Amino acid sequence: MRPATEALILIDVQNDFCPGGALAVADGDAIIPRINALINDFACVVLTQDWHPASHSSFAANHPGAAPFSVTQMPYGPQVLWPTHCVIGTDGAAFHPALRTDPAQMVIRKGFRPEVDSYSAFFENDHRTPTGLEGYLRTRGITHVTLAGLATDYCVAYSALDAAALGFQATVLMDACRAIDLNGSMAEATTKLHAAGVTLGH
Ligand code: VGL
Ligand code: ZN
Repeated sequence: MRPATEALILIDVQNDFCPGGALAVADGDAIIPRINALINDFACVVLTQDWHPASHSSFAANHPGAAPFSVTQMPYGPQVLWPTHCVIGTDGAAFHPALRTDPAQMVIRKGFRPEVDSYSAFFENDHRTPTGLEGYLRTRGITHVTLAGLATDYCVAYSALDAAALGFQATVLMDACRAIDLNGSMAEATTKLHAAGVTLGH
């Protein structure tokens, strides 16, 4: 068992990011056995859930003429326009049925504001609007977070970078993540994670 100061944060292990889903990450479901075993080692387990209204501004379908995976400019910076995914209340937004969700004490839903996307478990893509996770972890005395889930180069990386910026020690278990890898996003994420002092573990 890890010390009580350590939390496991499992990012977006949802049907839409697994094979057959609307924004499927290659082999996304392959991480689930590893994650399910890992849960036993942590007294603090947090799950995140990408949770978008159908009108969400990150969906290409809500930008007439825009192709999925193209990039648009938002008031807070560039934003990839995704296929419609993880719509609130749909089966695609549900956790993968093989994921052990019972041990988790906290579920953070993110991306529910139509006008701003939220990759990170800590802040929305404006880098200012908090999800509340920081307060939860601090009031539980957490100083170190271990992250795994989907997708390595988006929601996992953004969460790890914010964790490090907030002063948490952060480890990403690379074997327990899978990437989208869009236009070099995985290489960029790896560089940023290294620069931020995030430990890339296995
Ligand atoms: C994610 C793209 C859009 C992720 C979520 O979980 O990495 N990526 N929404
Ligand atoms: Zn999303």
